[in-house]
Amino acid sequence: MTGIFLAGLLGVMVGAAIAVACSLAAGRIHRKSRLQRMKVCPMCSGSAESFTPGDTTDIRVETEPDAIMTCRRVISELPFEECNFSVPRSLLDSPWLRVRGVGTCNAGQTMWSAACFGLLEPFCSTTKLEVETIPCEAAEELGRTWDDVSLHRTYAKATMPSLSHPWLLQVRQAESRMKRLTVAISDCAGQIAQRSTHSVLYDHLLDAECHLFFVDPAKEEKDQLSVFHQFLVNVRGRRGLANSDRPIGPIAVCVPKCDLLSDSVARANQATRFIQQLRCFGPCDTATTLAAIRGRHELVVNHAGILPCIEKLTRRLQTDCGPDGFMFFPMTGVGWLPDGKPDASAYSLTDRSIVPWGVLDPLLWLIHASGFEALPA
Ligand SMILES: Nc1nc2c(ncn2[C@@H]2O[C@H](COP(=O)(O)OP(=O)(O)OP(=O)(O)O)[C@@H](O)[C@H]2O)c(=O)[nH]1
Ligand SMILES: [Mg+2]
Ligand SMILES: [Zn+2]
Repeated sequence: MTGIFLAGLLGVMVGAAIAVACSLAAGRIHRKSRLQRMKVCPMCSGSAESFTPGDTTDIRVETEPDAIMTCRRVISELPFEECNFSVPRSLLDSPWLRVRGVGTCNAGQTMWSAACFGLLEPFCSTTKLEVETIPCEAAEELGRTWDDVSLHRTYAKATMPSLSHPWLLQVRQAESRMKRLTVAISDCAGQIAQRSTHSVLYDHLLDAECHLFFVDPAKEEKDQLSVFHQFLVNVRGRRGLANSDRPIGPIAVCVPKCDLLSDSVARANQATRFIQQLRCFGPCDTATTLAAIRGRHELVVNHAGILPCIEKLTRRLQTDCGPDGFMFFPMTGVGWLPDGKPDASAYSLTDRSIVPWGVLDPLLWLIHASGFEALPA
């Protein structure tokens, strides 16, 4: 009797061990699937087979021509146009992570890219990472945009709907420099996300390992929600995932323009308290932690009353991405108004010190959530 019981118990234990091993393996596969050698061009989404050695005007490094690989995929027959996106040959073998932005026009996506670039360029250390920007056409453009904001105090022009040149980061873990990752970030015009989903540019928007959403606190909720809902439906379709299938994500939901909140919402006192709590919460950007990110996320959820979209978007993302598959990132690309001065209209950009706040967190979280350890607990 005891023998049968012990045999049964052993069977259960072996079964459980196999189940745990399988789920761990599945977890690994799931993570690996986002971090893999470059398979497709981060600009045109064509096969990486289209890359051939060759000189180019895209990469701004003085090097041997065949140390650069260029995508020769034809993206238009009339007029004839090749993709011509280039990368240093050494990067082709590193794991790649493609990040694309989704939001309505004017939501703050280009401002976010520029402020992030301003913080990172040319090199920056976070608690866990060493991050280097790769000189290329998109980086030069962002550098000019950031100069316009920080030196000349003017904002970026609206982004035109076209295949955007991604800007690139080379990321290494500080503790083990052998572990590296290349991140390609595409600033996608709000016009693409708002327009018809039946276009090459919309397909391109869907085709990335992870995404940033941009919620504009100054805009009508329904216009923004329809853009995000449409995106979630289409990204599921593209990946061939039924609603009951595994969650999509990770999605970092950026909430830019938080410096203007107390100015633009009816409940100004509540907004001022929210800003105070945000600013005191804990480290952000290069010193950020998972706990601080989660804490600010919860602050956003608890203040859904003064932020459009948040309540309905939270419900939708919980279903689509699971509770850990998305996170809210309150931020300001230009920095906070002087203490005790909630009226932004009295402070033009010329009178403000430009200190971006919270802009690096979504990028670090996306890298972390994709399986590359980037954040301390
Ligand atoms: N005060 C403040 N204004 C911001 C911030 N981010 C964006 N803005 C304002 O919002 C405007 C639009 O920002 P963009 O970054 O150009 O918006 P976008 O999402 O790139 O828009 P499209 O290019 O049309 O897709 C800017 O011109 C600024 O006036 C921010 O953090 N703080
Ligand atoms: Mg833009
Ligand atoms: Zn290409």
